[in-house]
This record gives sequence, C-alpha cells and structure tokens, in this order.
Amino acid sequence: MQLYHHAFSMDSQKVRLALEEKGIDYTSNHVNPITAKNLDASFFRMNPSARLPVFQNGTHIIFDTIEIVQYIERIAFVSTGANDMAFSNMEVINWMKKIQQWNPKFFTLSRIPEKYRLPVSKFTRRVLIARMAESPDLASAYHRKLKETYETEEKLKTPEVVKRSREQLIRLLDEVESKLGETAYLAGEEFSLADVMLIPVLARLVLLNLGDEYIGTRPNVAEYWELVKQRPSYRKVIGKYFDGWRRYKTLMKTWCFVRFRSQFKVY
Ligand SMILES: N[C@@H](CCC(=O)N[C@@H](CS)C(=O)NCC(=O)O)C(=O)O
Repeated sequence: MQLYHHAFSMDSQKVRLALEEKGIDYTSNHVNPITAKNLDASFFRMNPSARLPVFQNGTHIIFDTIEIVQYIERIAFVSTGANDMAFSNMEVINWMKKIQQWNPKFFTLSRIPEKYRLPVSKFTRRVLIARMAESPDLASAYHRKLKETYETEEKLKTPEVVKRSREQLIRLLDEVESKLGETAYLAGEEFSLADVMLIPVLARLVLLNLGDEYIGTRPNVAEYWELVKQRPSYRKVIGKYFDGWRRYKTLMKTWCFVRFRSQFKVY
C-alpha cells in the first residue's frame, strides 16, 4: 500500500492518523504541494487534480479522504481478523462528513501574510508552465490547474468567500463544543474515526496561531485538545513537525526551497 501525502496537508494528516490508529503498515511518499512536487508529471499523470492525499493498493487508487479512511478501517478488520472490532456507526460517519465539509483552503490562505503567499503562488504558476512544456500530453490538465491558481487568488480578494468559510468553521466548532460537553470523544466515550478527522482541524488552527481564539474560548474543546495530543498517533503525524520550535524548522525548509528555486529560476 502506498500513500502519497504531506505533513502540511490536512487531509493527509487525517489519513495518516487513521493508519497509525489502526496499526496499518504502508509505504510513505512525501509530496510537498508548496514546493509544487504534486505537479511532477509522474504524480500528476496518476492524479490530475494534484490534490493530496492519494491512497494506492495495487491497482486500486482512492482520492477521496473519507473513502480512504473507511477503506483503512476495512483493511484493519480483515488483517487483524478481530471479530470484536466494530465498524464506524452512523454517528461517527455523520461527524466525519460534517468535518470534511469544511474546506480549509481559503481560511488558511487568508491567514498567511501576502509576502509569503504571493511568492509561493507565483512559483506554483511558473512550475505549471514549465511542466506543461515538458509533458505536452498533460497540457490541458496543467492548464486547468493553472486556471485554478488564478481563481484562488481572485477568490481571496473577495471578503465574502473567507467570511463564509470562517462562519462555517465557527458553526462546526460550536457543535463540537456542545457534543464534548456530553461525551469524552466526539462520537462517544471511545476514540473513533470522527476524532481522527477533527484533530487536524484543531492542529491547523494552532499552526495559524489561532488556538487561543478558536480553541481556548471553548473549554470542552480545549480540554479535548490536551487529551488527544497525548496520543502516539498525534505525535507521529503532527507533533513531530509542528509542536513548539519544530514548526519553524518545517516551514523554513519549504520556504527556503521556494525562495532558492525562484531566485535561480529553477522550475
Ligand atoms: N482528495 C481530497 C481533497 C484534498 C485536498 O483538498 N487537498 C489539499 C491539501 S489538504 C491539496 O492537495 N492541495 C493542493 C492543490 O490543490 O494543488 C478530498 O477528500 O476531497
């Protein structure tokens, strides 16, 4: 089994948490979208949306995060043969879908200062143009992706788009806060795949320095956050890259790569 993913990608984190929690071995392929590795022809040919994560089991390739997570659950069931292992119930599935409906893209990008965001966006466009020339058979797919990057920039100039995303996030967190007042975890007293989907959302808020505003103001979420951060899966998938000083190391490495390539026009 192969997983194409990256530490920065929220949906990749969800899938990796599921793999760790279920104890499934897999081959890890890092594809950093900020350094435009997702636009390399080898990856792009398999996945013309260039989005992460991608899960591959032989000829079976899955792009949808919820589908991947549920597939992992089935693999865990088959490989452990544990008859006592329960599949996710409707409550878990409903939470998974609700969380997945919040797309972090515009909210995240709007929080990144333009001096960092714009050079990365320009770098991505340059890489797209270079790849288009190298692989003419993929030109129309690359072209679609190029259009998408321009559209993203345009949408970011529309305050309504960012406002709507923020409001959706607040509604979700309020609902989570109220549920965590009743049970220890999101879908009951046991940790479940619903929590696997939620943890990366909270981690993203902390990474954007918004922990005090969005987590700290919700006591049940704050307590839950301290609890789930203790899990080995969290430390392996998220903490290792983003806790404390590590986040600067992770972000600096990527930033230096983009600056260097842009400076010397290596696309
Ligand atoms: N396949 C995912 C969507 C994944 C997604 O939006 N991935 C983001 C990172 S979390 C991405 O790869 N962005 C890079 C890009 O759009 O070029 C799903 O479940 O719908």
